[in-house]
This record gives sequence, structure tokens and C-alpha cells, in this order.
Amino acid sequence: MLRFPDGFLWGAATSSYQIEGAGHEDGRGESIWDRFAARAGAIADGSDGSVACDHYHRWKEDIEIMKRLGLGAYRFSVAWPRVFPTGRWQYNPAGLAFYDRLVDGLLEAGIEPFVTLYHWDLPQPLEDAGGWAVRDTVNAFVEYADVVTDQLGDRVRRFITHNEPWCISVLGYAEGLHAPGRRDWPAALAAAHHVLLSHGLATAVIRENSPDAEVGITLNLVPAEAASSSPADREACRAFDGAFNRWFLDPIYGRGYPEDAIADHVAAGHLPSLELPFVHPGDLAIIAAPTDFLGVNYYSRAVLRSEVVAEADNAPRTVHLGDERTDIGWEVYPDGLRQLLMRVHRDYTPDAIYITENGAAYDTAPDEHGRIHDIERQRFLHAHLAASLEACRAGVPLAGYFVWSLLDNYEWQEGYRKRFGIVWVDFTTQERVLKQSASLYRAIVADNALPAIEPHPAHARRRVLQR
Ligand code: IFM
Repeated sequence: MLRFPDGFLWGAATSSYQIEGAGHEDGRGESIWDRFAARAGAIADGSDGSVACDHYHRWKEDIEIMKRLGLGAYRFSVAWPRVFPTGRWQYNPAGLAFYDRLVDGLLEAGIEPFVTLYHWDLPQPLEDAGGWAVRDTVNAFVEYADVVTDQLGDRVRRFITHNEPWCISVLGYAEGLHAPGRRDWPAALAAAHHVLLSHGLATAVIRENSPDAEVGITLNLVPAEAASSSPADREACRAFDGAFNRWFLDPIYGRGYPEDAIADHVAAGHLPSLELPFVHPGDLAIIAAPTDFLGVNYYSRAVLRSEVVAEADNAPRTVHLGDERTDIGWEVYPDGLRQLLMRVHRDYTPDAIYITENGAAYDTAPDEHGRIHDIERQRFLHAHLAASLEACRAGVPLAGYFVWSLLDNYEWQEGYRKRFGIVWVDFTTQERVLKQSASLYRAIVADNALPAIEPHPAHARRRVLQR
């Protein structure tokens, strides 16, 4: 057995738009994902989150599942359009009451609520007014954060301001792959800044409303390596790391935006000059507000080759080495998690780190007996937890791990076809079935330790035959 530190927090994560459904109930307003999902061709299977896992009605059943798994914590997000259907001014108590019930239900079950304030469902009226690309959205977010943390802050002990600012800004405003579906780099860089600024301002508000709570932000980070030792590939690697990782880590940890990455954006035509037009005096100090933890979401690494640095968009190409991929095409690379944790610890020294998401999309369906032998996911979890443990032993202050995800759910532009859950969801009947990975996870949580032997396809078959 490979033991984790005492007090290690074991959880599972979800987000509001991906699981709640109930898109029009109790006064919920329209979000940018409702609007984006309705756009022809935006979502692979043409679906939206209007029903999703129907968690809004089935939350008690879902808490029962968490209890069966023995989870210590549940990471979920609050849907802003439930609380402020038009983004600001008109507070909707019925919307926030849902989260009140959820928090109380979790606490009764002995599960810590770990609350994310923003996981991508911006109220559409705010987007109509310019979205994250305009500075006033910062004020709207801080007002929303104030109301939520004033209400829940007597019971919630850990708040995350934002989930994955890179996705919010770059996928949403530059690449058009996520809501609101814009393709405008200057807007994306302004959006990234406003998200970070709102994080810094909300941190102060949360501390006032909930003095005992810990506050952090979650970043999706990707360890980068050069495809070869050639200077050009190393340069591509530097550029990727600057735009993807350091662009967010550096300002949060008080270093401002990385100069090399600013220069890259200027060279690519994303910025008019080295002066960042959206940064006002005092902003960087606000963004660097001390936090209690960093949330790290890890899925895979990037291996960079230089050959397309000369292409129009000046983007280095990512190549994947290694044959093992999940159903979404991402390379399985567990050691990247160890490398990433070591690097964040070494370069930024957060007081604590939570892995707030880690998991894999595999479409393993129930067999004729209704059992789901998702051996690949079990191997994925085992290997990534082993990598996390190595980082712990090397001194990284890793305080917890949240598997992505508790349930199969709405995987954004992929629709319902990519299943990340340790619990299967039948999207027609809403039946939930625990996968074998859920059993493995339950055992790991109960022991606070990893079985020394990796899950193996042959073991999975034996277990089936013994039943
Ligand atoms: O489903 C998403 C989640 O919403 C944010 N992080 C990555 C996951 C898998 O793509």
C-alpha cells in the first residue's frame, strides 16, 4: 500500500452547466452556454445542458452516491444565472436556495462542500454587454461573489473563484470553441485579465464574508516539453509555456505578465504594443492577492515542435508522443502530473495545492450484466495518483485530489459523447451506475492509500468471473 498524508482530502468534481439541467426552473436566466449550444455546428452532437444529469432534481440521490464512495469533499460550481438571472441587480433567492439545500445536504452527509464560483456559465445579458472582454463584468462578478459567499460562507470552508481562466478567455474569446464563441485575440487577452482581476477583488470579499474560509483559484496547467533539443523546438516550448501556464501563474503570484509572452502576443498581432491596454494602475497588486491554495487541473502534457512557428497565427504546434490516448484524444502521461506539481511548488510556492480535476474520457458501456469494467480509467487513476504521491514525497504540499468527474456529463463542445464519470449516467433514463473505477476509488479513499499493484485487464476479468 502506498499511503497518502494524513488528512488528505479525497473528492470528486462537477460543474453546474455540465450536470444540473433545469435550465428554465426557479427563475434561472440564460447563460452563454445556452446560447452557444444553440448555434448550428457548435456542439458535436448538437446537444445542450438543458437536462444534462438532471442533478438539480436528483441531488439527494447524487449525495447518496458520494456517501457510498466515502468522499470527504465534493467540488461543484454555482450557476451565476440562477443567482442573478440577468447577470446583476436582480437577485433571485430561489436560485441560491438550491445551493443552500445542497450545502446542507452535503454537510449532513459528512461531505465538505468545495465551491467554485465561476465554471463558465456567464449570464448572457453580461455577454451582450461585452462579456469578460469588458471591465464592468469584473464588478458584476464581485457583486455575485459577494451574495453567494455571504449566503454560503457560514458553512463552506473552501472557495475557488474561477475554474480555468485559459479556457474562459482563449477557448471562449480567441478560438471560438467554447461559449461565447468569439474569435478575437485582443478581446481574449482583455478577458483573461478581467477574470484574474475579478479573482483578486473577489478574494477580499470572500475573506470578509467568510473569515474562516480558504480561497484559491483553479488553473488548467500543461507541462510543456520540446519535441527535440533543437533551439527551434525549445523556443516553441518556451512560447507555449509562456502563453498557457505563466500567463496566469505569474500575475497570480505577483510577477505580472511574462515579458516574453507579451512580446509573442505583439509579434502575433494580438496586441498593438508591449503596453497592455487593459491593465490599469493597481490591477497587478489586486490580482496578486495572497491565496490559501492553488487548484491544479491536469489532463495531459504538450510536446512542442517548431515547424509552424512561422505560420500565420505564430502558434507552435503541439505534437503528442506516446500511443496511449483517452477517448478525447489526449495522451495518457501520468509523470506530467508529478513534473507539473514539482514545478509549481518550486517556482510559485503556493501554501497548498489541490488537484481539483484529473480524470479521463472512456466510453466503456455496461456489459450484459450492467457492469462497467472501465479498466483504462482505473489504470489512469492509479498511475496519476502514484505520480501525485511521488510529488508529495518530494515535498509538494498536496492537500487533496478531486477526480473529474463524479458523473458522466455534458462535455462542452463534445456534447454527451465523451464520458469522464466514475459513475455512468444513462441520459435517457437518468439511471446512475457505479463503474469499476468508482469501486477502486472508494477503496483508495477508505485506505487513504493506493494499492501497490496497478489495475490490470487480467485482474478485471478475474473479478468478473468470481462474482
Ligand atoms: O469537463 C471539463 C471541465 O469542465 C473543465 N476541465 C476539463 C474537463 C474535461 O474537459
